[in-house]
Amino acid sequence: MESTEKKQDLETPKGDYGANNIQALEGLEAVRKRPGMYIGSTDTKGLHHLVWEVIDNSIDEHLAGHCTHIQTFINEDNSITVKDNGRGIPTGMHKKLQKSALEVVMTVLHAGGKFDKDTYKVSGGLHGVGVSCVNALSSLLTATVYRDGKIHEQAYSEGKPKEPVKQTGTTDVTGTTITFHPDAEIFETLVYKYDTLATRMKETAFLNSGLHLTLTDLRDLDEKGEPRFEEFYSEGGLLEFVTYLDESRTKLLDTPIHVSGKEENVEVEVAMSYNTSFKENLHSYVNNINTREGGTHVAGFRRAVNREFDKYAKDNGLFNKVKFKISGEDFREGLTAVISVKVPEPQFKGQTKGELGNSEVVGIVSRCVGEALKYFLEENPKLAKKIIDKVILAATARHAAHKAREMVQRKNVLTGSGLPGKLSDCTSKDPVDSEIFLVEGDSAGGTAKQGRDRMFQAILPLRGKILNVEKAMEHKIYENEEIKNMFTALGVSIEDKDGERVLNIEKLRYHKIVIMCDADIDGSHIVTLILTFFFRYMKPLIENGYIYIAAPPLYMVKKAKQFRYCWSEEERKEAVAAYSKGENDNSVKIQRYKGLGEMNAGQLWETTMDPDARILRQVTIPDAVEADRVFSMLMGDEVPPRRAFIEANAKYANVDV
Ligand code: 0RA
Repeated sequence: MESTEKKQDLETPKGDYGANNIQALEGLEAVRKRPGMYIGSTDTKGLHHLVWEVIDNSIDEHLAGHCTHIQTFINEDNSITVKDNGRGIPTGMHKKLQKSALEVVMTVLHAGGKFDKDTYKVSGGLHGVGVSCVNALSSLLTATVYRDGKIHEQAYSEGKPKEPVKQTGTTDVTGTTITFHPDAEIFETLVYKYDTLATRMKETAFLNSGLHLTLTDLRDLDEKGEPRFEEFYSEGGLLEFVTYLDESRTKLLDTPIHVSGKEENVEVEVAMSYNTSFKENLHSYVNNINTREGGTHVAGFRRAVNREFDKYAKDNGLFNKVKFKISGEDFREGLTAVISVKVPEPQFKGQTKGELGNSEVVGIVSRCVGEALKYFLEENPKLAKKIIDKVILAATARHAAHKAREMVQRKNVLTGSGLPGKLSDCTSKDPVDSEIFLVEGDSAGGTAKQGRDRMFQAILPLRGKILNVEKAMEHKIYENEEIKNMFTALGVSIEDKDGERVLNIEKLRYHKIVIMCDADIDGSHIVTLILTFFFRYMKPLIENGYIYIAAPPLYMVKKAKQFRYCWSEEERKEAVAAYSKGENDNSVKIQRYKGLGEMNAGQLWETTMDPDARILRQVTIPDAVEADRVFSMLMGDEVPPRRAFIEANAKYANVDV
């Protein structure tokens, strides 16, 4: 940030907020000049970030004990309205700045008014930049405040007031309503996605039990003219969150273990459970913000889990027959946990500022969780035994997996280049320029090999359906031919580091990994299987933006010597209309491509592989909670949630006709 942020002492006693406590700190021009620095990006992610920024202020009101309902509306024109029943932004005169506090909150960066250390405000990361940032990036914003029996309003454009604050009426409620129109000059897209907002609100409801959040989409009306609407509310908070996360998994515990405590102004809340899967599934939050990269709170949690289970098992002789070392990871296989801490002055670090840095938090979380676990284990010897048996099973499986992995990785060294025989490699050895196509089936693989530019495009055909890694034991994965080929072709390996398994991508051979499958139901199933594998075993490749899905065309519309490829129904209709202008529609021919095999090498190149013409969809993980649930649901054991998910999403699927 261009100017430094200064904290100033509050003049009035704590808790008695008035107009004067809101400090003027920094101009808004900087925000419009470099929006990315404040909200991360100006793409769809940044667009949605605006909503969180406004809602976060309302949640602060909830945390302070003054707000129970937050209503969000996606208006018909893609503007957003957020309405809360908090105290309302103060509207009195700000002495130093000689204007209404409302105007100060809305037009001065970081003037949220909450610099009191006792409120849990985020001071780092991308959140907490303030509602004024949203204002700066909106072509129009209106704030309406219900407070002290009066209604006050002010409108702004690009963050500048259009008029002084004016009283528009009287009221017997309190709260704040903000409507904003994201600026088309700033954002690449202005279209809000219902699901993105809904998913995040669901999480927010779990993290703030007792808070009612609603989402209304006024763009989407049903036959009765009613807008799409959902309410998110959780009475049980994190306990319900863990149950929700494990909906598609087989449980070891009937009810999750719950921990809550407070030490040195740091609040700790954890809910954890065990299931029969082979993965740790951990989600962590600091002041309601998702910490994707973990940090000191996660370290403290892991430390406590390892220490308490290890001690309990040893004290009770449960490890007596185990012949190898139990590692930290073994205690956490099949563990699902949500860790939420509230830290007065959090320090964020890491690439995306998604990692908590405060070192004192390690000990605090470790003590809180340790104490609760010790108690749980002593009180529930049967469940404790169940979990320890699972830990021993995990350790046994890890040893088998380690051996299987070593076999694969050693064999590569012995066979020289070590590259799989099925790989048609590219000439370039620079990973930045190199692409690999993972192609469904040997025959499409052959066509792709003929059609490619061999300078920078490699082809690896995959035989039919690859292994469903969601259901398989880990050692089976390294014994699977297709998966082995992927590891060796990509040049990545799994290594043991400080007792954890980490993916080493230093020798990654391609920076574009393109999954290319048929455009039918089978093809999308194979894409899902491959993505599940990447998500569970090579997540850094997704996080670094290296994974793409190719989009072969669905139709070719042809008339005499003219032809056009089409990727959607709309494009097909357009092409047919263009070709049949004023003439008989019958000279126009439509070919539906179901498989890659229906195209020849030249067609495959010009539609799907040529960087100048193709459409590639980059795979991202916008929401870790949702991604985990969807993969476990689509690929896991439980049928009813899978059916519900497929039914709910059927209209988005590319149904084959
Ligand atoms: C400054 C001070 C106070 C509340 C707020 C801002 C506030 C901001 C927003 C944004 C959306 N909803 C909001 N609700 C409140 C404290 C007010 C007091 O002490 O009465």
